[in-house]
Amino acid sequence: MSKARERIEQIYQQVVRRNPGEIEFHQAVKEVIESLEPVLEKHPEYAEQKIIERICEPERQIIFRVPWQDDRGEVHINRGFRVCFNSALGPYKGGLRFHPSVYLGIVKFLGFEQIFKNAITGMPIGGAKGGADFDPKGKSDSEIMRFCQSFMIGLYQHLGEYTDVPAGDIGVGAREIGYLFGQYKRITNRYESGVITGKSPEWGGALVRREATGYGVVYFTEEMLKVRGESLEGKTCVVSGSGNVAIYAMEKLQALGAKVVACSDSNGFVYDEQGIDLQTVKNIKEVRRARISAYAQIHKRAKYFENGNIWTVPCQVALPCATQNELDERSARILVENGCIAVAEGANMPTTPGGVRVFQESGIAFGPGKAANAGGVATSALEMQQNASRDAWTFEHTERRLHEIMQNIHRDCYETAAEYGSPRNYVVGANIVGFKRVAQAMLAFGLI
Ligand code: NDP
Ligand code: 2IT
Repeated sequence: MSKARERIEQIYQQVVRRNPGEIEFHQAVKEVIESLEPVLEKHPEYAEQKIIERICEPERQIIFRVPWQDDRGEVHINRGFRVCFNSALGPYKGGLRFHPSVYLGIVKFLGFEQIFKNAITGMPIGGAKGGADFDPKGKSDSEIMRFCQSFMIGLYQHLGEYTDVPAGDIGVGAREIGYLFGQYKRITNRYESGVITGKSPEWGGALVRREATGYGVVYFTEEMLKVRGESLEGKTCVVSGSGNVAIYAMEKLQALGAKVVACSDSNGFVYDEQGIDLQTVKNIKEVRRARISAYAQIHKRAKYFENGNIWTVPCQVALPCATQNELDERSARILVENGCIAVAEGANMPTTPGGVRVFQESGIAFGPGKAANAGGVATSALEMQQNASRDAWTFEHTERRLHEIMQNIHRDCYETAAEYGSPRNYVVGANIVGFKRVAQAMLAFGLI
């Protein structure tokens, strides 16, 4: 075993010891640092200055109580988190997730991923993530509002446009961002637009932010296909999830001539041979906040599979856009056997390590989340730019910027993978691009 390899193994063991039980965090760390062996060999200064060890330890972690009352007056207590991982490249930046599965290990895995993702965008943003173990399902608007207000009371003193800038993630969309921003404004007596992103364009938000993650994943997929002399035109696609990322990934896929035949939520998936009718999905999910099963009631030709595995649907392009570890080794094999040629991760870490191995061994194009879904946070950084200059760009201009950013991300990951001896391996390319940018800044700042 090389010295670098040995060191990486020791760092991983230390992370496991220091963060017991946080399995998603361990998984995310392992995936990144395993790519860094050739980087440590080329840059002994990173090892001397313990850059990897420092990156694996969050700069600060905030855990707070979130008490709130439901519509019947019953009191509930949730736990709020904000893990601020790294601010070498800019203020902490990353979304908030409201989901019952949220605990420190999930927030840390997301925050850790966010460091590298944000660096890959080339924008001046550090990495963070937050959220709460709150379940928004079935809650009324006023319950959501009271929860968001209480959450912000716990967090506001740690935020700021130059300090930490949250945004949305699972369970946090435009409605929640509105309540969170309103409460921040009220408590601090400041109209500080740049303190949160994903705002409505009517009051300081950027056009295209809503669409950005989904559109970005499709742009990244398009670039991966281009390298292989392929395009999205006429391809059959499957997109998991039916939330913010999935909906706008489907929209861009359709605009580029692909056919999306299935999407899902946590209860099951729908299959529509004629192609998913996106207006129906938007109406079910964005307006009615209902279940995807309603799709099959509206379109009789479609089939709904309760608890079904969406990856059994044959397709050429698969975009997992729901949640972590939703695509395992078995499903990966099924996709490859069914003729899938490209997978790009709209969600964060949706593919298990075994699944990633299958894709890489089969030689299909595989775009890891920290590169493929970086369009969302990149457009958040464009929102911060507009807020800082009190400007509002057009949809066309902002989308052009997003498109360029995704093309640059693809090129950087592709070239870096080749430079470090793993041609076409976007996992290695993305990890090294992100890590080196953060490491260089950390070296420049001295031991902090
Ligand atoms: P939404 O809350 O809008 O949608 C989430 C979707 O995933 C829903 O369809 C939801 O189904 C499904 N889902 C969530 N949890 C599970 C689960 N445990 N099992 C099965 N399905 C599940 O979130 P987003 O679309 O914003 O986020 C989706 C993914 O994309 C996440 O991994 C997020 O971290 C990542 N991401 C989001 C970005 C953004 O800008 N929003 C940027 C980059 C990455 P149900 O409604 O039944 O819960
Ligand atoms: O995972 C992510 O990149 C996000 N949820 C978006 C973060 C952001 O700050 O826009």
